[in-house]
Amino acid sequence: MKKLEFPNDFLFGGATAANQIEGAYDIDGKTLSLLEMIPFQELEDRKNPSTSKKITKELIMEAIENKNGRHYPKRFGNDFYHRYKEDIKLFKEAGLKIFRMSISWTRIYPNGNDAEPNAKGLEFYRNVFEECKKNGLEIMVTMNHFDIPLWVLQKQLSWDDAELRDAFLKYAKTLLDEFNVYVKYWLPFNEINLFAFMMQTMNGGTEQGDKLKAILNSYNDLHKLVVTQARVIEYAKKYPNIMIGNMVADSTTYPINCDPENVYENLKMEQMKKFFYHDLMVKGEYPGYALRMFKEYGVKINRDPEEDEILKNNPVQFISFSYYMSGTHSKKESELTEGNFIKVGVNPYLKATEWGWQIDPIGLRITLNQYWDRYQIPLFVSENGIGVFETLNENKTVEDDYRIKYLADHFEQMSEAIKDGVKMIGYTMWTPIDLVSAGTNEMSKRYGLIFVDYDDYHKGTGNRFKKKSFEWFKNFMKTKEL
Ligand code: BGP
Repeated sequence: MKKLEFPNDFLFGGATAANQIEGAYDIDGKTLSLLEMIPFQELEDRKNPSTSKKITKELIMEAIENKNGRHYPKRFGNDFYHRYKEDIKLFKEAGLKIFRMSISWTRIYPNGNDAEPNAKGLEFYRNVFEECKKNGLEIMVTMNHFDIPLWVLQKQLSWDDAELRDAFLKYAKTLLDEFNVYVKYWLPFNEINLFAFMMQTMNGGTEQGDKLKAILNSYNDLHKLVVTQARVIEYAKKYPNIMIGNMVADSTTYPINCDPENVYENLKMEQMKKFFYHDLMVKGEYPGYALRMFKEYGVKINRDPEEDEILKNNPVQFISFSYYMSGTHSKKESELTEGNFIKVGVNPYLKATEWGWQIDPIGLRITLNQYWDRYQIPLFVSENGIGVFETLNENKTVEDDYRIKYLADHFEQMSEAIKDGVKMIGYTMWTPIDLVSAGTNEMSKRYGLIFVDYDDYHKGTGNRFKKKSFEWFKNFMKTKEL
Protein backbone atom coordinates (compact mmCIF):
# COMPACT_ATOMS: atom_id res chain seq x y z
CA MET A 1 0.00 0.00 0.00
CA LYS A 2 1.23 3.45 -0.82
CA LYS A 3 -0.67 6.53 0.24
CA LEU A 4 -0.53 9.32 -2.32
CA GLU A 5 -0.56 12.96 -1.35
CA PHE A 6 -3.01 15.34 -2.97
CA PRO A 7 -4.38 18.60 -1.56
CA ASN A 8 -7.88 18.21 -0.04
CA ASP A 9 -9.45 20.40 -2.69
CA PHE A 10 -7.71 18.61 -5.59
CA LEU A 11 -10.22 18.08 -8.41
CA PHE A 12 -10.05 14.49 -9.61
CA GLY A 13 -12.46 13.87 -12.45
CA GLY A 14 -13.19 12.84 -16.00
CA ALA A 15 -13.22 14.51 -19.42
CA THR A 16 -15.36 14.16 -22.54
CA ALA A 17 -16.24 16.16 -25.66
CA ALA A 18 -19.69 16.94 -27.08
CA ASN A 19 -18.96 15.54 -30.54
CA GLN A 20 -17.72 12.25 -29.09
CA ILE A 21 -20.61 11.61 -26.69
CA GLU A 22 -23.78 13.53 -27.43
CA GLY A 23 -25.21 12.13 -30.67
CA ALA A 24 -28.63 13.68 -31.44
CA TYR A 25 -26.97 15.54 -34.31
CA ASP A 26 -30.20 16.79 -35.88
CA ILE A 27 -32.33 17.29 -32.79
CA ASP A 28 -33.66 20.47 -31.17
CA GLY A 29 -32.35 22.83 -33.85
CA LYS A 30 -28.76 21.62 -34.02
CA THR A 31 -26.97 21.89 -37.38
CA LEU A 32 -24.02 19.80 -38.58
CA SER A 33 -20.37 20.31 -37.75
CA LEU A 34 -17.12 19.25 -39.43
CA LEU A 35 -16.62 16.10 -37.39
CA GLU A 36 -20.08 14.83 -38.22
CA MET A 37 -19.08 14.82 -41.91
CA ILE A 38 -16.35 12.22 -41.48
CA PRO A 39 -17.46 8.67 -42.28
CA PHE A 40 -16.28 5.63 -40.36
CA GLN A 41 -13.49 3.75 -42.07
CA GLU A 42 -12.28 0.26 -41.31
CA LEU A 43 -8.66 0.02 -40.17
CA GLU A 44 -7.30 -1.06 -43.58
CA ASP A 45 -8.93 1.88 -45.36
CA ARG A 46 -7.69 4.31 -42.74
CA LYS A 47 -4.10 3.21 -43.27
CA ASN A 48 -4.31 3.19 -47.06
CA PRO A 49 -3.59 6.65 -48.50
CA SER A 50 -5.59 5.95 -51.67
CA THR A 51 -8.80 5.16 -49.80
CA SER A 52 -8.32 7.32 -46.71
CA LYS A 53 -10.69 10.24 -47.03
CA LYS A 54 -9.61 13.85 -46.84
CA ILE A 55 -12.18 16.53 -46.24
CA THR A 56 -13.06 17.77 -49.70
CA LYS A 57 -16.06 19.64 -51.10
CA GLU A 58 -17.28 16.36 -52.61
CA LEU A 59 -17.04 14.56 -49.29
CA ILE A 60 -19.00 17.31 -47.60
CA MET A 61 -21.73 17.20 -50.24
CA GLU A 62 -21.84 13.44 -49.93
CA ALA A 63 -22.16 13.73 -46.15
CA ILE A 64 -24.90 16.35 -46.32
CA GLU A 65 -26.93 14.27 -48.75
CA ASN A 66 -26.27 11.20 -46.64
CA LYS A 67 -27.48 8.85 -49.36
CA ASN A 68 -24.44 6.63 -49.49
CA GLY A 69 -25.30 4.38 -46.58
CA ARG A 70 -22.11 5.40 -44.78
CA HIS A 71 -21.93 5.61 -41.02
CA TYR A 72 -20.93 8.94 -39.45
CA PRO A 73 -20.01 8.00 -35.85
CA LYS A 74 -19.90 11.50 -34.38
CA ARG A 75 -23.54 12.01 -35.28
CA PHE A 76 -24.37 9.36 -32.69
CA GLY A 77 -21.64 9.46 -30.01
CA ASN A 78 -22.55 7.27 -27.04
CA ASP A 79 -26.02 8.86 -26.76
CA PHE A 80 -25.18 11.10 -23.81
CA TYR A 81 -27.83 13.53 -25.08
CA HIS A 82 -30.51 11.09 -23.97
CA ARG A 83 -28.69 9.32 -21.17
CA TYR A 84 -26.91 12.15 -19.34
CA LYS A 85 -28.81 11.64 -16.09
CA GLU A 86 -27.77 8.01 -15.87
CA ASP A 87 -24.17 8.86 -16.81
CA ILE A 88 -23.80 11.70 -14.32
CA LYS A 89 -25.16 9.45 -11.58
CA LEU A 90 -22.49 6.88 -12.44
CA PHE A 91 -19.78 9.59 -12.41
CA LYS A 92 -20.85 10.51 -8.91
CA GLU A 93 -20.84 6.89 -7.84
CA ALA A 94 -17.28 6.50 -9.18
CA GLY A 95 -16.27 9.42 -6.95
CA LEU A 96 -15.53 12.03 -9.65
CA LYS A 97 -15.26 15.56 -8.25
CA ILE A 98 -15.27 17.35 -11.59
CA PHE A 99 -16.73 16.66 -15.03
CA ARG A 100 -15.10 18.19 -18.09
CA MET A 101 -17.42 18.43 -21.08
CA SER A 102 -17.71 20.61 -24.13
CA ILE A 103 -20.56 22.56 -25.64
CA SER A 104 -21.62 22.09 -29.22
CA TRP A 105 -21.49 25.48 -30.96
CA THR A 106 -24.11 24.35 -33.49
CA ARG A 107 -26.64 23.71 -30.73
CA ILE A 108 -26.31 27.27 -29.46
CA TYR A 109 -25.98 29.21 -32.72
CA PRO A 110 -27.04 26.75 -35.44
CA ASN A 111 -26.33 29.19 -38.29
CA GLY A 112 -23.65 31.34 -36.70
CA ASN A 113 -25.42 34.61 -37.42
CA ASP A 114 -28.68 33.85 -35.58
CA ALA A 115 -30.00 36.92 -33.77
CA GLU A 116 -30.76 34.91 -30.62
CA PRO A 117 -29.22 31.74 -29.22
CA ASN A 118 -31.23 28.56 -29.69
CA ALA A 119 -33.36 28.19 -26.54
CA LYS A 120 -33.44 24.39 -26.84
CA GLY A 121 -29.65 24.23 -26.96
CA LEU A 122 -29.27 26.40 -23.87
CA GLU A 123 -31.88 24.33 -22.11
CA PHE A 124 -30.05 21.06 -22.75
CA TYR A 125 -26.82 22.31 -21.20
CA ARG A 126 -28.63 23.96 -18.30
CA ASN A 127 -30.24 20.61 -17.56
CA VAL A 128 -26.87 18.86 -17.68
CA PHE A 129 -25.32 21.45 -15.35
CA GLU A 130 -28.24 21.19 -12.93
CA GLU A 131 -27.76 17.44 -12.89
CA CYS A 132 -24.03 17.86 -12.17
CA LYS A 133 -24.76 20.23 -9.30
CA LYS A 134 -27.34 17.82 -7.90
CA ASN A 135 -24.66 15.13 -7.92
CA GLY A 136 -22.02 17.36 -6.37
CA LEU A 137 -19.86 17.62 -9.48
CA GLU A 138 -17.79 20.70 -10.28
CA ILE A 139 -17.84 21.49 -14.03
CA MET A 140 -15.17 22.38 -16.56
CA VAL A 141 -16.37 23.46 -20.00
CA THR A 142 -14.48 23.48 -23.28
CA MET A 143 -16.18 26.02 -25.52
CA ASN A 144 -14.98 24.37 -28.70
CA HIS A 145 -13.60 20.85 -28.86
CA PHE A 146 -12.67 20.63 -32.57
CA ASP A 147 -16.32 20.73 -33.78
CA ILE A 148 -16.23 23.58 -36.24
CA PRO A 149 -19.70 24.32 -37.66
CA LEU A 150 -20.46 23.25 -41.21
CA TRP A 151 -21.31 26.85 -42.22
CA VAL A 152 -17.66 27.79 -41.51
CA LEU A 153 -16.50 25.19 -44.02
CA GLN A 154 -19.10 26.13 -46.57
CA LYS A 155 -18.00 29.75 -46.44
CA GLN A 156 -14.37 28.61 -46.44
CA LEU A 157 -13.55 30.78 -43.44
CA SER A 158 -10.36 30.56 -41.45
CA TRP A 159 -9.44 32.23 -38.15
CA ASP A 160 -7.90 35.00 -40.22
CA ASP A 161 -11.45 36.07 -41.09
CA ALA A 162 -13.08 38.48 -38.67
CA GLU A 163 -16.47 36.92 -39.47
CA LEU A 164 -15.42 33.63 -37.82
CA ARG A 165 -13.73 35.30 -34.86
CA ASP A 166 -16.73 37.56 -34.21
CA ALA A 167 -19.14 34.64 -34.43
CA PHE A 168 -17.05 32.70 -31.93
CA LEU A 169 -16.87 35.68 -29.55
CA LYS A 170 -20.63 36.10 -29.67
CA TYR A 171 -20.99 32.40 -28.84
CA ALA A 172 -18.39 32.55 -26.03
CA LYS A 173 -20.05 35.60 -24.45
CA THR A 174 -23.42 33.86 -24.53
CA LEU A 175 -21.95 30.84 -22.75
CA LEU A 176 -20.33 32.98 -20.08
CA ASP A 177 -23.48 35.08 -19.52
CA GLU A 178 -25.76 32.07 -19.38
CA PHE A 179 -23.64 29.61 -17.46
CA ASN A 180 -21.18 31.50 -15.25
CA VAL A 181 -23.24 30.53 -12.22
CA TYR A 182 -22.74 26.83 -12.93
CA VAL A 183 -19.28 26.58 -14.44
CA LYS A 184 -16.11 27.71 -12.69
CA TYR A 185 -13.43 26.37 -15.08
CA TRP A 186 -13.46 27.29 -18.78
CA LEU A 187 -11.23 26.34 -21.71
CA PRO A 188 -12.01 28.31 -24.89
CA PHE A 189 -10.35 25.86 -27.32
CA ASN A 190 -9.39 22.22 -27.01
CA GLU A 191 -5.73 21.44 -27.84
CA ILE A 192 -5.27 24.83 -29.44
CA ASN A 193 -1.95 23.76 -31.00
CA LEU A 194 -3.51 20.86 -32.91
CA PHE A 195 -6.66 22.80 -33.63
CA ALA A 196 -4.81 25.55 -35.51
CA PHE A 197 -3.08 22.95 -37.66
CA MET A 198 -6.25 20.91 -38.18
CA MET A 199 -8.09 23.88 -39.62
CA GLN A 200 -5.39 24.32 -42.25
CA THR A 201 -5.26 20.69 -43.29
CA MET A 202 -8.96 19.89 -43.08
CA ASN A 203 -10.30 23.03 -44.68
CA GLY A 204 -13.43 21.99 -46.52
CA GLY A 205 -12.63 23.95 -49.62
CA THR A 206 -9.15 22.64 -50.32
CA GLU A 207 -7.56 19.30 -50.90
CA GLN A 208 -4.86 18.54 -48.37
CA GLY A 209 -1.83 20.15 -49.90
CA ASP A 210 1.76 20.68 -48.95
CA LYS A 211 2.10 19.68 -45.31
CA LEU A 212 4.94 22.05 -44.49
CA LYS A 213 3.00 24.93 -46.02
CA ALA A 214 -0.01 24.01 -43.91
CA ILE A 215 2.11 23.95 -40.75
CA LEU A 216 3.65 27.32 -41.56
CA ASN A 217 0.23 28.85 -42.36
CA SER A 218 -1.19 27.48 -39.15
CA TYR A 219 0.92 29.93 -37.09
CA ASN A 220 -1.21 32.77 -38.40
CA ASP A 221 -4.38 30.89 -37.44
CA LEU A 222 -2.88 30.16 -34.05
CA HIS A 223 -2.20 33.87 -33.54
CA LYS A 224 -5.81 34.71 -34.32
CA LEU A 225 -6.99 31.92 -32.03
CA VAL A 226 -4.91 33.03 -29.04
CA VAL A 227 -6.02 36.62 -29.53
CA THR A 228 -9.66 35.49 -29.69
CA GLN A 229 -9.07 33.50 -26.51
CA ALA A 230 -7.56 36.60 -24.87
CA ARG A 231 -10.68 38.59 -25.82
CA VAL A 232 -12.80 35.91 -24.12
CA ILE A 233 -10.62 36.25 -20.99
CA GLU A 234 -11.03 40.03 -21.11
CA TYR A 235 -14.82 39.72 -21.31
CA ALA A 236 -14.90 37.14 -18.52
CA LYS A 237 -13.37 39.61 -16.05
CA LYS A 238 -16.93 40.66 -15.24
CA TYR A 239 -17.34 37.24 -13.62
CA PRO A 240 -14.63 37.09 -10.96
CA ASN A 241 -15.82 33.66 -9.76
CA ILE A 242 -14.62 31.87 -12.90
CA MET A 243 -11.18 30.89 -14.22
CA ILE A 244 -10.11 30.57 -17.83
CA GLY A 245 -7.26 28.32 -18.86
CA ASN A 246 -5.64 27.19 -22.07
CA MET A 247 -5.57 23.61 -23.35
CA VAL A 248 -2.53 22.36 -25.23
CA ALA A 249 -1.75 18.83 -26.41
CA ASP A 250 1.51 18.06 -24.65
CA SER A 251 4.39 16.95 -26.79
CA THR A 252 7.14 15.77 -24.48
CA THR A 253 10.20 14.38 -26.26
CA TYR A 254 13.62 13.24 -25.04
CA PRO A 255 16.87 13.48 -26.99
CA ILE A 256 17.64 10.08 -28.50
CA ASN A 257 21.04 10.10 -26.74
CA CYS A 258 23.46 12.50 -25.02
CA ASP A 259 25.15 13.72 -28.20
CA PRO A 260 24.94 17.51 -27.60
CA GLU A 261 23.68 17.99 -31.14
CA ASN A 262 20.73 15.71 -30.40
CA VAL A 263 20.14 17.39 -27.07
CA TYR A 264 20.05 20.74 -28.83
CA GLU A 265 17.75 19.45 -31.61
CA ASN A 266 15.39 18.18 -28.95
CA LEU A 267 15.51 21.51 -27.12
CA LYS A 268 14.41 23.23 -30.33
CA MET A 269 11.69 20.63 -30.79
CA GLU A 270 10.36 21.10 -27.26
CA GLN A 271 10.54 24.87 -27.56
CA MET A 272 8.38 24.94 -30.67
CA LYS A 273 6.09 21.98 -30.02
CA LYS A 274 5.59 22.37 -26.30
CA PHE A 275 6.66 25.59 -24.57
CA PHE A 276 5.88 28.02 -27.39
CA TYR A 277 2.11 27.75 -26.89
CA HIS A 278 2.25 28.30 -23.14
CA ASP A 279 4.83 31.09 -23.47
CA LEU A 280 2.42 32.86 -25.77
CA MET A 281 -0.68 32.41 -23.63
CA VAL A 282 0.89 32.80 -20.18
CA LYS A 283 3.43 35.53 -20.90
CA GLY A 284 1.39 37.14 -23.66
CA GLU A 285 4.24 37.63 -26.09
CA TYR A 286 6.21 35.80 -28.76
CA PRO A 287 9.43 34.20 -27.48
CA GLY A 288 12.69 35.00 -29.32
CA TYR A 289 13.26 31.41 -30.48
CA ALA A 290 9.87 31.45 -32.27
CA LEU A 291 10.50 34.81 -33.93
CA ARG A 292 13.82 33.47 -35.20
CA MET A 293 12.15 30.33 -36.57
CA PHE A 294 9.43 32.39 -38.27
CA LYS A 295 12.10 34.48 -39.96
CA GLU A 296 14.09 31.46 -41.12
CA TYR A 297 11.06 29.71 -42.60
CA GLY A 298 9.30 32.82 -43.89
CA VAL A 299 6.27 32.45 -41.60
CA LYS A 300 4.00 35.48 -41.98
CA ILE A 301 1.75 36.45 -39.11
CA ASN A 302 -0.84 39.09 -39.69
CA ARG A 303 -0.25 40.89 -36.35
CA ASP A 304 -1.90 44.08 -35.34
CA PRO A 305 -0.57 46.19 -32.38
CA GLU A 306 -4.02 46.19 -30.80
CA GLU A 307 -3.98 42.39 -30.82
CA ASP A 308 -0.56 42.30 -29.16
CA GLU A 309 -1.91 44.54 -26.43
CA ILE A 310 -4.96 42.29 -25.86
CA LEU A 311 -2.70 39.26 -25.65
CA LYS A 312 -0.31 40.90 -23.20
CA ASN A 313 -3.10 42.08 -20.91
CA ASN A 314 -5.10 38.87 -20.80
CA PRO A 315 -2.96 35.88 -19.88
CA VAL A 316 -4.61 32.56 -19.04
CA GLN A 317 -5.30 31.99 -15.35
CA PHE A 318 -4.21 28.37 -15.32
CA ILE A 319 -2.48 25.99 -17.70
CA SER A 320 -4.19 22.84 -18.84
CA PHE A 321 -2.81 20.15 -21.10
CA SER A 322 -3.50 16.66 -22.36
CA TYR A 323 -0.81 14.12 -21.61
CA TYR A 324 -0.96 10.59 -23.04
CA MET A 325 2.57 9.71 -24.04
CA SER A 326 6.07 10.87 -24.85
CA GLY A 327 8.51 10.41 -27.72
CA THR A 328 12.13 10.88 -28.68
CA HIS A 329 13.84 13.22 -31.08
CA SER A 330 17.12 13.16 -32.92
CA LYS A 331 18.93 15.21 -35.55
CA LYS A 332 18.80 12.21 -37.94
CA GLU A 333 15.65 10.45 -39.06
CA SER A 334 14.71 7.86 -36.47
CA GLU A 335 12.18 5.09 -36.13
CA LEU A 336 8.73 6.58 -35.58
CA THR A 337 5.62 5.49 -33.72
CA GLU A 338 2.08 6.85 -33.68
CA GLY A 339 1.20 9.66 -31.32
CA ASN A 340 -1.66 11.94 -30.46
CA PHE A 341 -2.07 13.27 -34.06
CA ILE A 342 1.67 13.37 -34.82
CA LYS A 343 4.27 10.63 -35.11
CA VAL A 344 7.15 10.68 -32.61
CA GLY A 345 10.45 8.83 -32.20
CA VAL A 346 10.48 5.40 -30.57
CA ASN A 347 11.83 5.12 -27.02
CA PRO A 348 13.23 1.61 -26.34
CA TYR A 349 12.63 2.05 -22.61
CA LEU A 350 8.87 2.47 -22.97
CA LYS A 351 5.98 0.16 -23.81
CA ALA A 352 3.29 1.38 -26.19
CA THR A 353 -0.48 0.87 -26.45
CA GLU A 354 -2.02 -1.09 -29.33
CA TRP A 355 -2.19 2.24 -31.17
CA GLY A 356 1.53 2.85 -30.69
CA TRP A 357 1.23 5.57 -28.01
CA GLN A 358 4.23 5.21 -25.67
CA ILE A 359 3.26 5.05 -22.02
CA ASP A 360 5.42 7.28 -19.81
CA PRO A 361 4.15 8.24 -16.33
CA ILE A 362 7.51 9.73 -15.29
CA GLY A 363 7.27 12.03 -18.30
CA LEU A 364 4.18 13.52 -16.65
CA ARG A 365 6.14 14.35 -13.50
CA ILE A 366 8.90 15.88 -15.64
CA THR A 367 6.38 17.94 -17.61
CA LEU A 368 4.59 19.18 -14.50
CA ASN A 369 7.91 20.27 -12.99
CA GLN A 370 8.96 21.99 -16.22
CA TYR A 371 5.70 23.92 -16.52
CA TRP A 372 5.65 24.93 -12.87
CA ASP A 373 9.28 26.08 -12.93
CA ARG A 374 8.69 28.11 -16.06
CA TYR A 375 5.26 29.63 -15.43
CA GLN A 376 4.36 29.48 -11.73
CA ILE A 377 0.62 29.38 -12.38
CA PRO A 378 -1.72 26.52 -11.40
CA LEU A 379 -1.66 23.40 -13.57
CA PHE A 380 -4.49 21.12 -14.61
CA VAL A 381 -4.07 17.82 -16.49
CA SER A 382 -7.22 17.98 -18.60
CA GLU A 383 -6.77 14.63 -20.42
CA ASN A 384 -4.83 11.43 -19.72
CA GLY A 385 -5.81 7.82 -20.30
CA ILE A 386 -5.36 4.61 -22.26
CA GLY A 387 -7.29 3.40 -25.29
CA VAL A 388 -7.72 -0.40 -25.61
CA PHE A 389 -9.83 -2.89 -27.63
CA GLU A 390 -12.28 -4.34 -25.10
CA THR A 391 -15.33 -6.57 -24.95
CA LEU A 392 -17.63 -7.48 -22.08
CA ASN A 393 -16.92 -10.83 -20.44
CA GLU A 394 -19.55 -13.29 -19.21
CA ASN A 395 -19.88 -11.32 -15.97
CA LYS A 396 -20.79 -8.23 -17.99
CA THR A 397 -17.65 -6.39 -17.04
CA VAL A 398 -14.12 -5.76 -18.37
CA GLU A 399 -11.08 -6.86 -16.35
CA ASP A 400 -9.03 -3.80 -17.32
CA ASP A 401 -6.02 -4.21 -15.04
CA TYR A 402 -3.86 -2.40 -17.65
CA ARG A 403 -6.04 0.72 -17.21
CA ILE A 404 -5.78 0.51 -13.43
CA LYS A 405 -2.00 0.32 -13.79
CA TYR A 406 -1.90 3.19 -16.29
CA LEU A 407 -3.96 5.46 -14.06
CA ALA A 408 -2.22 4.41 -10.83
CA ASP A 409 1.23 5.04 -12.30
CA HIS A 410 0.23 8.49 -13.54
CA PHE A 411 -1.45 9.38 -10.23
CA GLU A 412 1.70 8.36 -8.39
CA GLN A 413 3.85 10.63 -10.55
CA MET A 414 1.42 13.54 -10.10
CA SER A 415 1.61 13.06 -6.36
CA GLU A 416 5.43 13.09 -6.61
CA ALA A 417 5.28 16.32 -8.63
CA ILE A 418 3.05 17.89 -5.99
CA LYS A 419 5.65 16.89 -3.37
CA ASP A 420 8.27 18.54 -5.63
CA GLY A 421 6.35 21.77 -5.04
CA VAL A 422 4.24 21.87 -8.21
CA LYS A 423 0.86 23.57 -7.75
CA MET A 424 -1.82 21.46 -9.40
CA ILE A 425 -5.54 22.11 -9.16
CA GLY A 426 -6.92 19.04 -10.86
CA TYR A 427 -6.88 16.12 -13.22
CA THR A 428 -9.58 14.81 -15.57
CA MET A 429 -8.96 11.36 -17.02
CA TRP A 430 -9.83 10.61 -20.63
CA THR A 431 -12.39 9.34 -20.02
CA PRO A 432 -14.92 8.16 -17.44
CA ILE A 433 -17.08 6.55 -20.18
CA ASP A 434 -16.43 4.91 -23.57
CA LEU A 435 -16.98 7.27 -26.50
CA VAL A 436 -16.15 7.74 -30.17
CA SER A 437 -12.43 8.22 -30.80
CA ALA A 438 -11.34 11.68 -31.95
CA GLY A 439 -8.58 10.49 -34.25
CA THR A 440 -9.98 7.25 -35.66
CA ASN A 441 -13.73 7.73 -35.32
CA GLU A 442 -14.20 4.28 -33.78
CA MET A 443 -15.93 3.05 -30.62
CA SER A 444 -13.44 0.16 -30.45
CA LYS A 445 -10.71 2.34 -28.97
CA ARG A 446 -12.11 2.36 -25.47
CA TYR A 447 -10.87 4.63 -22.68
CA GLY A 448 -13.68 4.51 -20.12
CA LEU A 449 -14.20 3.29 -16.59
CA ILE A 450 -17.68 2.56 -17.91
CA PHE A 451 -18.22 0.26 -20.90
CA VAL A 452 -20.83 1.38 -23.45
CA ASP A 453 -22.53 -1.32 -25.50
CA TYR A 454 -22.20 0.22 -28.95
CA ASP A 455 -19.91 -1.00 -31.73
CA ASP A 456 -18.22 1.06 -34.44
CA TYR A 457 -21.51 1.24 -36.35
CA HIS A 458 -23.53 2.32 -33.31
CA LYS A 459 -25.10 -1.13 -33.11
CA GLY A 460 -25.90 -2.37 -29.63
CA THR A 461 -28.11 -1.54 -26.67
CA GLY A 462 -26.12 1.50 -25.56
CA ASN A 463 -26.30 0.14 -22.03
CA ARG A 464 -23.60 1.09 -19.55
CA PHE A 465 -21.49 -1.45 -17.59
CA LYS A 466 -18.91 -0.79 -14.87
CA LYS A 467 -15.43 -2.05 -15.66
CA LYS A 468 -13.02 -3.27 -12.95
CA SER A 469 -11.30 0.14 -13.10
CA PHE A 470 -14.58 1.78 -12.04
CA GLU A 471 -14.49 0.01 -8.68
CA TRP A 472 -10.75 0.59 -8.36
CA PHE A 473 -11.12 4.33 -9.00
CA LYS A 474 -14.02 4.57 -6.57
CA ASN A 475 -11.90 2.98 -3.87
CA PHE A 476 -8.88 5.16 -4.72
CA MET A 477 -11.01 8.27 -4.32
CA LYS A 478 -11.86 7.21 -0.77
CA THR A 479 -8.40 6.09 0.36
CA LYS A 480 -5.90 7.76 -2.01
CA GLU A 481 -4.00 4.49 -1.62
CA LEU A 482 -2.43 2.40 -4.36
C1 BGP B 1 -7.16 14.28 -27.66
C2 BGP B 1 -8.54 14.86 -27.88
C3 BGP B 1 -9.67 14.00 -27.41
C4 BGP B 1 -9.40 12.53 -27.40
C5 BGP B 1 -8.00 12.09 -27.12
C6 BGP B 1 -7.68 10.66 -27.48
O1 BGP B 1 -6.30 14.75 -28.61
O2 BGP B 1 -8.66 16.10 -27.25
O3 BGP B 1 -10.83 14.43 -28.02
O4 BGP B 1 -10.24 11.74 -28.09
O5 BGP B 1 -7.06 12.90 -27.75
O6 BGP B 1 -7.54 10.55 -28.86
P1 BGP B 1 -8.24 9.41 -29.69
O7 BGP B 1 -9.69 9.53 -29.43
O8 BGP B 1 -7.88 9.66 -31.10
O9 BGP B 1 -7.67 8.15 -29.15
